[in-house]
Amino acid sequence: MKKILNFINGAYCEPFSQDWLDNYNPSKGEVYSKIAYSSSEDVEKAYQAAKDAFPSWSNTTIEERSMILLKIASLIEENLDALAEAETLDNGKPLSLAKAVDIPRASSNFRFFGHAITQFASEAHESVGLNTMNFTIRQPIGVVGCISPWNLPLYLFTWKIAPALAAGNTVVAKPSEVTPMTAYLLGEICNQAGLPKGVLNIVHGTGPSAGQAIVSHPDIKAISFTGGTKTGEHIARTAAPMFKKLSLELGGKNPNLIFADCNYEKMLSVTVRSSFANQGQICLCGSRIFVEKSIYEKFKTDFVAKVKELKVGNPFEADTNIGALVSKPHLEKVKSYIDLAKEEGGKILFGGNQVTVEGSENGYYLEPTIIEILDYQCRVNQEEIFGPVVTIMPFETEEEVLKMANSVKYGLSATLWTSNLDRTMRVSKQLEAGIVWVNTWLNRDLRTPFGGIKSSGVGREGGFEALKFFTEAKNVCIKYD
Ligand code: TXE
Repeated sequence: MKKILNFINGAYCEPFSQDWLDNYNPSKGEVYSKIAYSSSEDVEKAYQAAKDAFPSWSNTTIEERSMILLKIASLIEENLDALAEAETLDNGKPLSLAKAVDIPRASSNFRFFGHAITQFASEAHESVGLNTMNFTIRQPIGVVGCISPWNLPLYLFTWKIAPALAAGNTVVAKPSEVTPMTAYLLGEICNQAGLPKGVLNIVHGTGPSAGQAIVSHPDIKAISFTGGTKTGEHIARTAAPMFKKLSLELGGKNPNLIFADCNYEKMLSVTVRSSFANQGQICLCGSRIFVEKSIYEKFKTDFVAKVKELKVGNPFEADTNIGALVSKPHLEKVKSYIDLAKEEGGKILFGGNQVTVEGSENGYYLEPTIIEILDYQCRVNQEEIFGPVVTIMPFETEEEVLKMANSVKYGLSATLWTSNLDRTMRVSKQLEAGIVWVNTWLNRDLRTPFGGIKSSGVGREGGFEALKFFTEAKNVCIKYD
């Protein structure tokens, strides 16, 4: 059976433990490969390689670094089909989505930061009249850690690695043990692109073992993490006493505010996507839908009709809209929330059942599910489900919907549908979220700051924010006569 090996110092290698985890194909519910179960010894080996590579990589010219990142971007593009198939097999997402979104975005991440580093500049402050000149230099931190989740595997893995490398750091990275395959394949691509050995090291294994070893390593000075809020808390607790730099992108329970004056048809089709894209397993999905009362009944009818058209099926088939959930434990977790919704008085307007797909009877398939709720404070409307499940309820006034939208502990993104400019400004300013999309969803310009407030995280990724995170600012102050 195929083995997913660590990639350390430019070479694939087995874990010290010689232990292996099962890697499942969620569309079939079968083990199809084995993952290196790495421990602190493997992380130490990866750290040493990264440490040795740092002096040279941090002194490599910006032009050379940029060229290598652009080469990686091109190679990802050239291997688009193979990478997309690997992603679908590992994650269960529709192949069409992996081809249109995941892999192209992984390539864009390298391309974007390959270009961005050539434009990254720092400030100078002249103390006029005092014969003093200050300038800021932004130096790479050293060896940094990047830990990523399973929902957008290569997309989020590269979103961290690309800026870390562009800024001149060397990296010890760990993808999710649930979806390690494309990160494994990236090692070979980096070698082909001429990335010097030791600059990027990829260690596989569980969070408590390999992940924890990265976070608690005393000389890995910064951690960029995307994953669950509970894990984020744990990481913060481990890293804070060592004063590590931390960027945490955590969960979300994002509101979708629909006003009667919106462009209805556009809103309807985008809302289907924002609810169920990637089986609802995107931290930015709009899982709480609030609809102005005057259009509520019409919306309910039209939304259910559109969602009924979505095909749940084998992710490799071209007409599949909703593939498999990522794992059996995750499927069970999502199903438990559907049961809870019923206990809480929610009405299932559509879906709610596991689906058996012919030829893939053991796969983890679930119908897209719409739950009408009575109380915005019920658990199903407050806790992150992270699956193809949305709640809906009506509202009457702006004040009311803002209160409901801001009632959760999360604050990642929000979507607002209206054609009233005054309302756009008023509501956007009051929404407690790091990103507000107005009349659109998941519309990303990679230069913009990305991240959440409240329990959705700390720090911002994207654009120069990411390059600032992966560097330390130093003020040089010169007094002259
Ligand atoms: O994520 P974990 P899980 C949410 C979603 C989901 C829940 C749990 O609600 O149901 O989180 O998902 C590594 N030290 N999101 O359990 O555990 C782990 O190996 C260091 C939202 O899969 O947070 C993996 O690489 N690392 C989210 C990564 O952390 C540790 C995307 C994420 O895993 C670690 C995914 C530790 N102690 C889930 N423990 C989003 N915001 O997009 C785990 N890891």
